[in-house]
Order: sequence, then structure tokens, then C-alpha cells
Amino acid sequence: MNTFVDIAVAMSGVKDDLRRHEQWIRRSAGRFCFRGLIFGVCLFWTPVSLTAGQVWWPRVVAEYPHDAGAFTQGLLIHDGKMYESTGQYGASSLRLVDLDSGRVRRKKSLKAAYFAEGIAVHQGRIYQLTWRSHLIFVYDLSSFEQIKTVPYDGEGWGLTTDGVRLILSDGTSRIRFLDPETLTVMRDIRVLDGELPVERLNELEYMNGEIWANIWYQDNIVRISPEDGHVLGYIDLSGLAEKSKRGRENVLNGIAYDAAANRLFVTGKNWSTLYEISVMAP
Ligand SMILES: [Ca+2]
Repeated sequence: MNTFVDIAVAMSGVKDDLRRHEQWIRRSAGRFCFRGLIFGVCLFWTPVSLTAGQVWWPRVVAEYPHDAGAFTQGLLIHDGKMYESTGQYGASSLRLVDLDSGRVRRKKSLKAAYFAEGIAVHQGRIYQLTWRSHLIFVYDLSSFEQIKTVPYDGEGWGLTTDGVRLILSDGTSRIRFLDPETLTVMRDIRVLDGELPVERLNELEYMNGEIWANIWYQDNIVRISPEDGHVLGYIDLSGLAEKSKRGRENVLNGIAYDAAANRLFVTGKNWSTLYEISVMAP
């Protein structure tokens, strides 16, 4: 999600690294086998838990300018308008962004003490997480006037909504469902790929009955069942990331789905391009 080497990352340990490595091997094997099938050379092995059918690829529909100064931590579309939350201490903001030009139409800057994270819109209000301040800021959607501040436990990374509950990630494999009024936890799930937890879940988007999540330092989006947290599949966005990354921290982050128009957008931290994509199952 944010700065350079984080202590928590360093302490996540060999077990975590082994898990990620194993996940990578299995995913790579899945891609290899799928591509191999296309060329008629992968006839001998199919990975056990991540099949080729679970990895989707993007097709770029359109490209739009994106503020390369925006350290994107939250992205969404509501009533055809794009909203963005940017992070970093001293640079955190809530923005209304013109989709076509990338220009910022309205901006609320946060105090330097706060590192902004994910955002979600619910009933005329926009909710904005802070990384480690244990606070959610609630604003009027049209004016960005702050209505209230609500405490919550743990870190805040990604936020979205299924229309009833807020859905929150905190950098682990856990996703919490919160009551939008009280911010109390109604239920939670662990995101598992087979039996392996998927850690570092970051920016979120609820779409078509699924939760989609960026994974910090990965070029994949993971599709998650909101019912029990099992992984439904991945979208491989390594091609876009290779084009857009300018440094280690400029990772893929930001998913916005316009349900009314059935349009899907992705970007990354400090990327100069916002991509409208469609995804294709093999
Ligand atoms: Ca989002």
C-alpha cells in the first residue's frame, strides 16, 4: 500500500514468502498452461487449484489522462462521476475527477497527520479510510463537507460497498463488512486461494456480486466470493503495469466499476493513465 520497506512486511516472515512463492508458481503455471494450450504445446500438466479458466486478461477499451501526482488509494464511479482518494502524509486528498480530461473538479485536502486510503459512496455520503489513524471520515457527497469522523479497529486499506454494507480490507487476507451507520463489524471473511490466504488485499470494488481487490505489489486483481472469501479467479494486468510503473511504489491500485454503463476502469499509484478495460475469460 504505501511507503518503502514496512516493518510489518519485513516481519511477515518466511512462511508468508513461501505462501506467496507457491501462489506465484501456481499462477504462473496456470498462465503457462493456458498459453501453451493455445500453441498446442502444453499437453502434459494442469495445475491443481488454479486452472487456466480462472485467469482472465484485459482488453484496453480506452485510455484517459490520470494525475501522475495522485498516489491512488481509492477509486470509484457513482452516478457517472469519478471519485478518487490519494494517499501519502501531506498529500492525502479526496477528489472529484473529470473522467475524460483527468482534471480535478473538486478536492478536499487532508491534514498532514492523515494518510488517506479507500473510499466508498453510500446514501449520499462518501466514506474515506485512513491508513493507521483508525478513523473513517464521512463527507457529504456533493459538497465534500465533513459530516462526522468514526473510529474503527485496525488499519484501513481498501473500501467499497455492496449497497447495504461497507466492505473493508486492512492489508491482511481479512475482509470486514461494516454497518454504514455505526461502522461496527457485521461479519468478516478470510480470502483463500484453495487453502492459502491471499494477503495484502488493497483497493476494492464490489461488482456483479463479487469483490475485486488489488493485491499490494502484485499486478493481478483477485476476484473474491463475498459469501465465504474463496478466490474465484484473477485478472492478469501485468501488461498494463509494465507500461505504467515508474518505480517500486507505483503499483497497480484502483478499480472503479460504472454499473450503469457497464464500464470498468483501473489505474495505479502515480500512473499517468487511467485504463478502461474489458476482461476476457479464456
Ligand atoms: Ca474501488
